[in-house]
Amino acid sequence: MTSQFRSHRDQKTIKVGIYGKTWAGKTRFLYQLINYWEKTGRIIRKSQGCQKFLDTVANSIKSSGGPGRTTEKQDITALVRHIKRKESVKFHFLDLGGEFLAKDLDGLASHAGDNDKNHIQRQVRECNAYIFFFDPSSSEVPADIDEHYRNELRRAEKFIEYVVHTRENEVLPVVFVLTHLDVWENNEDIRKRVDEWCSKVHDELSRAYAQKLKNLHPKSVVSRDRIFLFVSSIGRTQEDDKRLDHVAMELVDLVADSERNLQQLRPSWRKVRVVLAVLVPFGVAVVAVILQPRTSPPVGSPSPTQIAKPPKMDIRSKLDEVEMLLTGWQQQGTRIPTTDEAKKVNDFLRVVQGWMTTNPPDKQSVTEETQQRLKESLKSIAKVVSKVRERMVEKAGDATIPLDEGVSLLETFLENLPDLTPFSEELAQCQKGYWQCKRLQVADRIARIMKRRDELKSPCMDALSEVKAELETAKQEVKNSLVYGAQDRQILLEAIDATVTFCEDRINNESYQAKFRVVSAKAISDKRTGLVWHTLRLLSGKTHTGYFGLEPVRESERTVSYKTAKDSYEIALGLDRRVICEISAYDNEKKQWQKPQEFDLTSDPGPLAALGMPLVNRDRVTKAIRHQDFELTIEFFEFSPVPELIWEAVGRASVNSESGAP
Ligand SMILES: Nc1nc2c(ncn2[C@@H]2O[C@H](COP(=O)(O)OP(=O)(O)OP(=O)(O)O)[C@@H](O)[C@H]2O)c(=O)[nH]1
Ligand SMILES: [Mg+2]
Repeated sequence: MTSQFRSHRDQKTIKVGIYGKTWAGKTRFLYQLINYWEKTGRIIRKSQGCQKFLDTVANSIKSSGGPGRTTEKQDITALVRHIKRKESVKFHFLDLGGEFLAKDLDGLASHAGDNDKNHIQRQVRECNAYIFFFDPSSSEVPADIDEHYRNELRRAEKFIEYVVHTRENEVLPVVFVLTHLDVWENNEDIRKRVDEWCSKVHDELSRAYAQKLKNLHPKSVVSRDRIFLFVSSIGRTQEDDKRLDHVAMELVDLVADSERNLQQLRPSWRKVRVVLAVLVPFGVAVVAVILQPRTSPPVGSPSPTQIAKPPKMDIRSKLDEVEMLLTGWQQQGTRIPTTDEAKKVNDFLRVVQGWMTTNPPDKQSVTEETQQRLKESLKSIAKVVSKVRERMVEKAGDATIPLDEGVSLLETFLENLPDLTPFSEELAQCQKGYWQCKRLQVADRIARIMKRRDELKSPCMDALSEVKAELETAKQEVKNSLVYGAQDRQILLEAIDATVTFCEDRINNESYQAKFRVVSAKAISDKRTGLVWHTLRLLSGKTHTGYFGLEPVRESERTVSYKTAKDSYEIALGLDRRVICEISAYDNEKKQWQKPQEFDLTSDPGPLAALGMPLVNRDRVTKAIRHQDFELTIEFFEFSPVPELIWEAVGRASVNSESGAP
């Protein structure tokens, strides 16, 4: 920052952090924006670094048509007249190379604590506004567009998580600037992709704020119209340039909203660990709620970490309401709570939790009787929620709650609440229980697909595709869930991902792997016979294995055994509901192979038959074949690994068929 700006203490400073992978259009955006300000007489003063930046980029555009890769950090400061407000605004931009930024964003999780070398981390700490650049036309390598979207979505999600987690109530407004509009504005396919991308990012942002800040953030920072902006930075028309200015002015407004929001919240007292006496667990016991300290406040932010101001309310009237509900449930035995009732309980929990965290009641303001009532009501709520869970998970006859209905009810009870351990161990168990049910629900949905497809004997490829699509839907639900449990959520997401990959592998390869061995092969006849070679091979779907020779070895007068050259063989079996074992014998007299005999190995199929893997089971699978005096026992094992969620679905399938599917 240059000294010429230091005297303007009152003016607004917008220190803008940026992310955008290489070629996202960061440099061109900044260049065109500042140029536009200059052309329209809006710049009051600019730093030397700013002038240098403009000159360098102008030269580069003249010589090569574009700004060229940014290889070193550019510090750009400009004092600009606000288009609507009377005041001027000092913008402080950094231009950085996309390659470093992408690497730093990918590496965020591995940096513990403050790390000045990580540009993202540093900017999130120091800036008061952020632009996330994304080129939706993937103009650098259009052929890789799918991967480009996947990567930048993943990065956006990671970035959001990091920002919300790091900044807490000191909300950092992030604007998503989609560049190269002139390239894609008339391209239907890209417009559709853009819409989906923005929706997903928006969902993640809303979820992260709702979860972390309990909806005490300014609404504008998650307002889709305001934070997803599409621009063209090549100076095509004046309208295009105005859109660039609109991005900058939007940042000013969002920063103002965030600051206003912060002022309305109660400031904490020190930039050190703050310990609040909280009434827990409702004797007059005290629990410490520790707020993470922040090392340096962001620009323009008046104070360090702040905590939410609790709404003023009479806790007793809240208790009256919730007690009425709870008594009703007790009297009505097995009645399932309605969604509205669950919402009321959730409201109560949110209010009580916020109030207890931030406004510890002392003995004067809350009587012992109220404390006792509070304690009892939290216990009773936990009982009701646990009951809903039990009635989903365990067989409860007529009182069974279908999983889909129950999970959504649990979500309503528990959404938008932090870890409840400090307030009620029982309710914290309910939060954990929710994630178990969510997993069960995912497994149950797979089970239902497998069961239906099995009954209809439909093609296994279709069954795999349907399972995969269902898992993608479940993944979004898991991501969007507002129930506390980062670790449980992550574990479930990983389980879903592993299962999606399993389905994709099967669909792409149209086969699965296994090993097989001949356990025993014998011919016992009532008279001495010659030694006859046999072969066997396995046929399944579009594949068949090679021929495995069975060499005859005389055991006794009437008994001949057979052995294979190797102890076991690795095989690939095509996806199909049937596996055929074909056996041929050699005719020593005619000197030719006899017509092969076919044996169905899947008359008693395994649990994954609907997915085209009828031989697969958790354990080894043995099959016996008998034909005239020939007996063969073969064993299959070491199948392609099947993800745990699929086995859980198999478990559900047997539960559902015992009790009638919910
Ligand atoms: N047609 C069009 N081209 C653009 C637009 N924005 C940027 N470009 C071009 O896209 C290329 C990449 O833009 P840059 O601004 O250099 O990208 P960057 O994000 O700074 O890339 P790094 O410095 O490598 O991180 C350049 O050729 C730009 O001229 C736009 O809105 N429309
Ligand atoms: Mg650049």
